[in-house]
Amino acid sequence: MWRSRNSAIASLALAACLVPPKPSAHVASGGHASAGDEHDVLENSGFDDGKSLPWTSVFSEPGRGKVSVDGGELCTEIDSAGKNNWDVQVRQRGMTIRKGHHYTVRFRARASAPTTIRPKVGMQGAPYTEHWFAVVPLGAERRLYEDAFTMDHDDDATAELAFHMGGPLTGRLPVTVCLDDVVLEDPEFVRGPAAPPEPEKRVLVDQIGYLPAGAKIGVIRSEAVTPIPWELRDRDGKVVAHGETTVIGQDAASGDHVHHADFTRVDEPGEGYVLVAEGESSYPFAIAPDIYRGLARDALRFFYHSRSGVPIAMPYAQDKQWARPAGHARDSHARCLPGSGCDYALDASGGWYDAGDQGKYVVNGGIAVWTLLDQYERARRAGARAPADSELNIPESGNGVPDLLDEARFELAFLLAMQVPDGKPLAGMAHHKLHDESWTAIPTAPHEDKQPRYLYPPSTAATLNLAAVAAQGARVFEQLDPVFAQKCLRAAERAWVAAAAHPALYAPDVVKGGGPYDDRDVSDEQYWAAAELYITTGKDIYRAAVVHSPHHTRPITGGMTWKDTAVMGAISLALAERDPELRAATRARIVAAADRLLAISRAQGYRLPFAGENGGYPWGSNSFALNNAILLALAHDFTGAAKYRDGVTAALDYVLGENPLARSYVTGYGSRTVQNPHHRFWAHQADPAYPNAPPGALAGGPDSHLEDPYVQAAGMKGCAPERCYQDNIESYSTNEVAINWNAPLAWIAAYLTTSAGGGGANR
Ligand SMILES: [Ca+2]
Ligand SMILES: [Ca+2]
Ligand SMILES: [Ca+2]
Repeated sequence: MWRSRNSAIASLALAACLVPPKPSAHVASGGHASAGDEHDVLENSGFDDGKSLPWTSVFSEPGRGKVSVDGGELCTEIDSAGKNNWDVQVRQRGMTIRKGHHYTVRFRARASAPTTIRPKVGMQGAPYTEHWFAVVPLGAERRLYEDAFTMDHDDDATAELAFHMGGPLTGRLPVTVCLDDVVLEDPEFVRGPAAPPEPEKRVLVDQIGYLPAGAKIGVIRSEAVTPIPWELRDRDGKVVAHGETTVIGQDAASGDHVHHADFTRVDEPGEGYVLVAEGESSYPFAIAPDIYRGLARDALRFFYHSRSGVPIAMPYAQDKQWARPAGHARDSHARCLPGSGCDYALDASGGWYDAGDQGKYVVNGGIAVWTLLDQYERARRAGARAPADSELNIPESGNGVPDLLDEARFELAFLLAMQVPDGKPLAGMAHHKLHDESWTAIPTAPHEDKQPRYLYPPSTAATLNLAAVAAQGARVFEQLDPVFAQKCLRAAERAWVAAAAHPALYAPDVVKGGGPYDDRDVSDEQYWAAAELYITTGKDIYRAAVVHSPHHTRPITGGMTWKDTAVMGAISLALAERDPELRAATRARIVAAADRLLAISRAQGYRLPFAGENGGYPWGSNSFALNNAILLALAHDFTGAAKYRDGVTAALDYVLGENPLARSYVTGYGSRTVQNPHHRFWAHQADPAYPNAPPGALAGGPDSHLEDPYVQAAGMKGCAPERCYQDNIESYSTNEVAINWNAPLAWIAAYLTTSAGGGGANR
C-alpha cells in the first residue's frame, strides 16, 4: 500500500476557485478500506444499514440535489452545482482532531460522469481552518483513495470531514457521486463502548406534573386489548391510587397502541409521584397549583435572550454563559437590498432575533408581539393576577411598567422602525424583513456575524401586520406612555392607508440568507388589522372592514400562524369592551372552535388538540398545538366549563413529555428534555465553547415532511407524525426555536398559573 506525502495544510481559507487538480490523494494499489475499525474516528463508515447518519448533506442555493443510501453506498445526486465548492457537500461532524496525532483518510468513490470532489478535515465554522484536504477526480470505476496527515494545529473539537463537490468541481450535470468505506483513522484514538440505547418509556406523563383541580391522564403504550391495571405511587413508593386503563387503541399520529390511566381524583399536592403499569414507571412528576410558574417566567425570558442590538448582560442573563456582546449594531443604519428600488437607510436596530437564525421578520415579530400583548390584555380582562413590573429580571425591571410589556415594546419599537418614511416610495408600507445576505454557519454568535444585512422590500402582509400590532400597542400603552401610544396609533393608521393603496405587494417565496415568510393571501391580515384599529379607535371605517370581511363569519379552525392571522382579530374582538355585539358573536365562534378542538383531542392517543394537516404534522407542530390551546383557554374564560381548561392542559402535557418520544420539548423543564435546539449561539453541540440553551425554550417539534438534511439522513421515511423528530442542532425543521413559538408557550403557562384554581373569569 502506498501512502502519500504527509500533508497538514494550514489555515487555507475556503477559496472560491477550484484548486488545480493534483495528486494529493492517490489511488491505493490494493488492500481493504477497513470500515468500522476501533481506531476510526468516524461513525457509520460503510452505510450498510441503509442510513446515512451521522453523515448529512448540505445543498446551498443555487446548489440542488438529493442524497440517498443505495446498495451500501452514500450517493449524492447533483442537479445544480451552485457557485462554490461547498454549495453541495456531505459531511460528518462531532469529532475532535488532536494535535500531533497522525491521521489516515481512506474512502471508496465513483461518479456517474467525470467530476471532482474535495474532501477536507477542518473546522466546521469560521475561520474554517483546514487540517487536510485533497482534490480527487472521479470516474465511473469505483476506486479506493488514501492519504495521511499529521495534525499541526491545536486540538480542534469542532472538526468535520466534509466532501465538497459543488460549484466548479463539477463537470456535466446531473452527476451522482457515491462514497463508501469512509475511514478517518487515528492509531491513538480508541472508541469507547457505545452508550446503551435509552429504553423507550411506555408510561408517559407530563414531566412537570398536573394541576390539583385539573384532569390528570397518563398515556400507556401497551399492546393489550383489554384494560390493564395501573397504580399511582407517591415519593415514598406508597400506592395512593389505582385503577384500570381505558383502551384507546391504535393511534395514527404516534403509531402506538394506547391506553389512558385517569387519576384526576388525586389532588393531594406533592412531588415525586410516579405512574406505574405493566411493571414500568413514568418519570416522576408533581401535583401542585404553581407547577408552571417557573415555566411562565422563563418562556418570556427567552425574548430577552433573543434581543438584538444590546448586550445580553449579567445579572439579566441569569448565568454568565448566556451573556454576549450586542449583535448587529449596524442595523442602526440598515440599507435596502441593492437593486430593490430604494436608496435610504433606516435605524432598525433592536428587536428580537427570529429563531435559530439572526434575521428579523416583521410578520413573525408581529404575531409574537401580539401574543405577548394579548397575554396582558387577557389577564386584565379575566381579572387574573396581572403581570408585574419586576418579574422577569430584565433591564426594565423596576421601571413601573409590567416587564411583559417592556419586553413586547422592545420588538414593537423595531416593527415601527421598519415603516417606510414619508416622502419615500411606498411611504407608510413596512419593509418585510431585515437579514443577512447569506446564511451564516453554526455556531455564529450575533456579534460574530460579519455578513452584510439588508432591508427587503415592503410587503402588504408586513404592512397590515404592523397596522394590527401597532393599533393593539396603542391601546395597551395608552395609560402607561401616552406619547408612545400616539406614535403607535399614527403608525398603524398610516400603514392601513398604505396597504389599501398597495393591496397586492407580495414577498417572494425564495430568498437566501433568511426565511421567505411569503404570503399571497392578505385578506386575513386585513381583517386582523381592521379589528385592532376598530377596538382602539372606534371608527366606523374599521368596523365596516371587519363585518364585511369573509373572516368575520368563517368558522375558526385553529390558532394563528404568521401566515394565517385572522383569529388574532377575532380574539381581540372577543376580549374587548368596544362592541358587545361583535364580542358576543366572536366569543361564540371561539367556543365553537374549542368544541371542535376538544373532539380532536379526545380522538388522539396522546390527547393533542391538533389534528395535523392531511394526516401529517407541519413544521413547528408544537406551536400549532399551543396556539390551539389559547382558543381552549379563552373558551374556558368565556364559559367557565372545566372541559376547556382540561383541553389546555392536554396540549401542555404533550409538549412537556406526555408524547411517544417521552421528551419534553422545552429546555430545562422535565426529566428528559430537548438538549440541542437549532440555534446559532446556543450551539454547544456544534462547539463546546458555546452555551446550551437557557431554560424555557420551545423546540418546534415533530414535522412529518422531513424538511432538513439531518432528519432525511436519519432514515425516518414513513415515521408516524409524532415521532418525526431529531434532537440535533442540525435539524432545523424539527428542533429550531422561534419567537412565535415561545409566545404561546408563555401565554399558556401564565394562563395555567394565574387561573389554575379555577372557574371561569370574565363571563
Ligand atoms: Ca457499504
Ligand atoms: Ca418593568
Ligand atoms: Ca395571510
